[in-house]
Amino acid sequence: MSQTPQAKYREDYTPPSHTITDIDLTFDLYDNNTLVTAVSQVKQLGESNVVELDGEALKLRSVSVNGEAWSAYEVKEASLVLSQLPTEFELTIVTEIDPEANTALEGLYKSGGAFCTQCEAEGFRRITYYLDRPDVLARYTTKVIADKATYPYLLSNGNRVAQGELKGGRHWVQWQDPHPKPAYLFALVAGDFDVLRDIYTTKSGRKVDLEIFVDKGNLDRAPHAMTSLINSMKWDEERFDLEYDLDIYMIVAVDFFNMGAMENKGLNIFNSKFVLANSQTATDSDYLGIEAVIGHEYFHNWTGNRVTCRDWFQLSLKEGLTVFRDQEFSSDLGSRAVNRIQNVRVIRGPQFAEDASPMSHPIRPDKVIEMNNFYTLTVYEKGSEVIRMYHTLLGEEGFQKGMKLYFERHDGTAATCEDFVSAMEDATGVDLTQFRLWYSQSGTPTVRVSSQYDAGAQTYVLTVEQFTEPTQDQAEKHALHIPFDIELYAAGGSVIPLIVEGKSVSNVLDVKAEKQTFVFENVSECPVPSLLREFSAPVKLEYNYSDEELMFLMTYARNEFARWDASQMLLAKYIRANVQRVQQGGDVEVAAEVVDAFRGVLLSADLEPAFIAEVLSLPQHNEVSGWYKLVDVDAIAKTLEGMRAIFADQLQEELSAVYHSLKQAQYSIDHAAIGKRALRNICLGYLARIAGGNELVEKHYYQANNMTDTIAAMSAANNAQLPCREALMQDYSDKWKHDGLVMDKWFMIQGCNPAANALEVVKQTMQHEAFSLKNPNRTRSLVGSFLNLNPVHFHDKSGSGYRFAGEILRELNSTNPQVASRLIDPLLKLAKYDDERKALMRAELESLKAMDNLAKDLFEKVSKALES
Ligand code: B3K
Ligand code: ZN
Repeated sequence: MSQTPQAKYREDYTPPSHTITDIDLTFDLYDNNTLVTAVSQVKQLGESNVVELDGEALKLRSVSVNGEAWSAYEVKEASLVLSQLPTEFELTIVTEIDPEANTALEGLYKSGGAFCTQCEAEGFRRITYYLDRPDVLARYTTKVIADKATYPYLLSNGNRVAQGELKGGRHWVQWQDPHPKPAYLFALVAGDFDVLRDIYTTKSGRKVDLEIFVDKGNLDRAPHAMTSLINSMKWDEERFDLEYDLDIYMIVAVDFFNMGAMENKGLNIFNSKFVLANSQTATDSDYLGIEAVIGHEYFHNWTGNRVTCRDWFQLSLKEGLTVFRDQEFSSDLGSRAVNRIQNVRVIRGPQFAEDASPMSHPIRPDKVIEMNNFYTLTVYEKGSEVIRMYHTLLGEEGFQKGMKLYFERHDGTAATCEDFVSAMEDATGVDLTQFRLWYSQSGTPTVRVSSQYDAGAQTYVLTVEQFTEPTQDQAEKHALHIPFDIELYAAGGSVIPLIVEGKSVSNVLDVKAEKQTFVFENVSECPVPSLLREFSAPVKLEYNYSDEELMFLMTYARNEFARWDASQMLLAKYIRANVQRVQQGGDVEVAAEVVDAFRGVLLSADLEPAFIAEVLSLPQHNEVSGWYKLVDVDAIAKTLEGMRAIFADQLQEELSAVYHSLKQAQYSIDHAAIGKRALRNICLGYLARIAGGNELVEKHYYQANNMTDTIAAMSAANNAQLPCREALMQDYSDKWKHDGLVMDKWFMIQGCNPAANALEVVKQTMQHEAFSLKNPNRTRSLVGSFLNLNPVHFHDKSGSGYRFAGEILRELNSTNPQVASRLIDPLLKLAKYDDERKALMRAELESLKAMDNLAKDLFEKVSKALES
């Protein structure tokens, strides 16, 4: 490395020396030499007449102050320092940039034939020199000039205010955004698209033009995104009383995008994966993903844009809150239980793993080298769990009061997490002093519970202990305020009221100390406790349940989540026991009555199919790995396979009956139909493993009238390594090889191939005509799935998987460091593997560290991993 990248610390925050109230931008767009003219109205805030503007990869053409050429400046590696400035002035800066050469996809770049931008977190500084920090809010006017034939649509934030023609076939459009915003919300798009249009009338009666821009020929894949947008706008009015605030809302779908989507004011830019869908190209989970991401970006208009973040350490202020809002949106529109289950799986799997990794950090990080590395599961998903805990503690009414006060106080400004807690506290009068620790403490707390029943005294005592193991970033941990939701059941399934000191108490216990006891009175029989209901806090629960108690809860617990959770705890007991058995050379076993309990769920006519599908889904290898300090990759894989085989064998008649009963003559994408397909396809996955599986899967594939069923057949064939696998994969590739987005599902299956030669196949697949390492979606689908979802081959003890990862990472380091940095995560967890594997992983990390052009994204992660 030329220079060791420097970390920034949350505690070092200082207000900006200057602010910019207005900026007028002109873009003269050309592939390799776009000229950007930025005219800013700048005001000095503090004592200094020197301003340091951020800027990277820019060619500076000219600087003037109040219309006069300015010479008191210095160009540094990542900034422009202007001095001897007046206290208020107009600053004009002209820079030249090369969008076509921008493979990092940050700043202004080309995606396919279109120009587009990505400025969060610090991409605007690749467009012009600027105060690129979220607490500088300016009004933007943007003029875009480009060739008219190639780029008929010229878009930016706000409202279109003027347009015109120029000689040489060029034209221009000028946009004005009345809402002051930080630079990260700036956006520009120029291209040729098909447009889907609609109009939304807000509840106060204002009309908003809705426009979705997609690649030519893709219009038939845009309606679901439009429906999702309209549903989002309506939901935010109904549940949060929040209305949209511009006359136009645009969404542009692009093929080259580092993440899911971006909430730029009035002009969202989306990864096409989260816009395009029809029955032939998208699975049900694609449809649900689109609904969630369209909602998420729309909800940012208030939680993110109207109230933004003071500094990037506060990222969870907008992201945790907006994830919470999008989860609630999906739950209100679909199945609350199934949504909760799926969200909890993410926390217990990859988020807990992140907590235990060298990248562990609190939801409000304290130290950052590359901000893009902190768009994490912790900031987003755990951040959302923290918001959900407020909701659990304060109730919907209290929570909404807090939100109202938060907007009253902070609308139009850049706020902090502390501002949010204060609003919640002041609106409800609830003391959240200890609760604040969730923002600053990293790691996963464990809540260990024991119980004691005293028949004579008719009391039931729960002893609750909490502790958080040290994490790499933070040795010392303290007791948190944990909302702990419980219920007690009598033998017949009736609920025992919770009475403490003669008074009935809430189901949500306030666990605050390291050790606490709760004595429940008037308990006439030894109850079965349902603990951490709804996953009321992001913690690991330890309680010594018997199989019988868990089977009891699977049947009698009053809410679906608790029933599912009991089924998972039961599975977990057997997985742990079987891993041990496998390690000692034994066979996988599951007690007959446990299989019967699952049979009972499978046959329950009163449960929704989507829920049954979740109960029948074993935890992923990754989640199970998280239960161990030292991971035995092969024993876990063998155990999970063995248990699947037992369920398939023992439940085959029922699985087959349910499979056949759920066939739908007509395709539709309502929630009931999605649920039926989910359960039918889970059954297929099991049935693939028994006699006749190959024929069944083949038939399923060829009879499919929608992508969900097609992919279910291919996955079943892949996972069970059926003889039909090759033919199905070939058929799909022949049909879709021209469409990268649709091929991503195929690439992913190749990445998850359990076959012994999986890595070889992955390498060959990189030669496929639809594959390109330049496209983040392709890379994540094939390489990402091999690294993350194919643990047996990625962790092959020869080290071949690690070396492959190293090669790819070295290449992406120079072309797209953000994508590289996402991909590297499984390699960081070396501490969890045996010495041989650890040494091989370390060698790859060392070789990355030795690169002389190592990007700071990878530098930050590699250094942390090597310290572990
Ligand atoms: N705010 C963006 C994420 C930006 C990521 C920058 N590396 C999308 C979202 O969370 O809605
Ligand atoms: Zn977001």
